[in-house]
Amino acid sequence: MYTQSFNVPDDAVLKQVKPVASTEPPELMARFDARIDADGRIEPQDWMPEAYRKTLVRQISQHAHSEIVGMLPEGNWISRAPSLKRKAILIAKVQDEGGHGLYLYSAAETLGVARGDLLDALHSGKAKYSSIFNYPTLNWADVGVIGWLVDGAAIMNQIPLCRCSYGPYARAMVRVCKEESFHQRQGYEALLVMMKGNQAQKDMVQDAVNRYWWKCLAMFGPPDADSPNSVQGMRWGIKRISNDDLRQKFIDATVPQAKVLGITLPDPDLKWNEARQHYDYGQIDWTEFWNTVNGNGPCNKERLATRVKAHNDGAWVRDAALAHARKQQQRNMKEAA
Ligand code: FAQ
Repeated sequence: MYTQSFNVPDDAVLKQVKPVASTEPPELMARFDARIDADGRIEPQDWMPEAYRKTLVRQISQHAHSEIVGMLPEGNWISRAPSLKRKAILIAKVQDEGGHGLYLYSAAETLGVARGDLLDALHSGKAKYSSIFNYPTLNWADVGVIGWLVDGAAIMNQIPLCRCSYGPYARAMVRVCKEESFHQRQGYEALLVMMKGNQAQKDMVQDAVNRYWWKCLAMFGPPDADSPNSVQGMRWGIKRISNDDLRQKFIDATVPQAKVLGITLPDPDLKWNEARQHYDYGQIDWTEFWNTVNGNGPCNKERLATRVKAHNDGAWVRDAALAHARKQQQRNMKEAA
């Protein structure tokens, strides 16, 4: 459902943006630009400009942090899921998000950074992660809405990343998107069931949608005109579709789903525009978005504290795994000698 409209002609984005001035060796830079223009992939062993490497470390690590912090709002509901079936699905989903974090940290490590340093930056509050995970999950319908809307927005943003110019990131995204697709569907299905229930259940779904809708639209990042990283990211084939265009695609895909579900999206300005062939929508509260991104959302402190505690509590597991790996290596060396 989310993949069909992603066929951007190869040249549409890359050739529109002029190469950015650089102090890198011109010959290497020209070869790199030519590979990007030909829609080729850059692999870890290839030469790359330092700014490209830094941009990827920034984006991939923020993405990894989002996945593991994103486990927390839904993880809170595992012990309170309304049935064994819902519990099993939720455990699998939250576990998948942890797996996505691991692929992404591994992809970032191929760029010469240490996972420990990336985690230190998250735990100290220096690194960003997706704004959406700083809001509370107040009732069971929130879990369904996270699947439907948060994973739905995540897929919309991540399908184009399967064609990102950096090979390890693009390849990680293929599996991530397949799993996110299951996440989106399980959320939507859970909401469909609730919408066939009693009035209290229907009200819970509407309440959850009211609280999450605008925050999901903000997930795509600031408007293109206020997005400092977009031009360069698109020139390098990291981003294929702009923040605003992805947001629009998400709205256009979601409105019909909301109709099937029988809920109202909380935006009086949401109207089909025949001339644009898209839905018009109202103003996103960017002050609130930046406030949350900068650490002052409703749950930022709680999320970081939980993450730091989980990391510290797990230190013995990492120590044991390292000790085991050292012993195994010594045994292998002895046997080889
Ligand atoms: N939250 O110039 P741009 C998921 C920052 S995964 C926080 O437009 P860019 C799965 C941005 O980093 C969700 N910060 O930046 C799941 C930049 O800051 P910097 C995560 C945000 O990179 C589901 C500044 O604003 N997905 O949900 C946000 O070109 C359910 C200026 O912005 C990804 O990370 C935000 N929403 O575009 C898990 C996908 N938006 O670094 C559990 C990969 C922007 O300059 C449960 N990332 N910022 O200080 C991307 O596609 C891009 O990085 C964007 C931002 C589109 C997020």
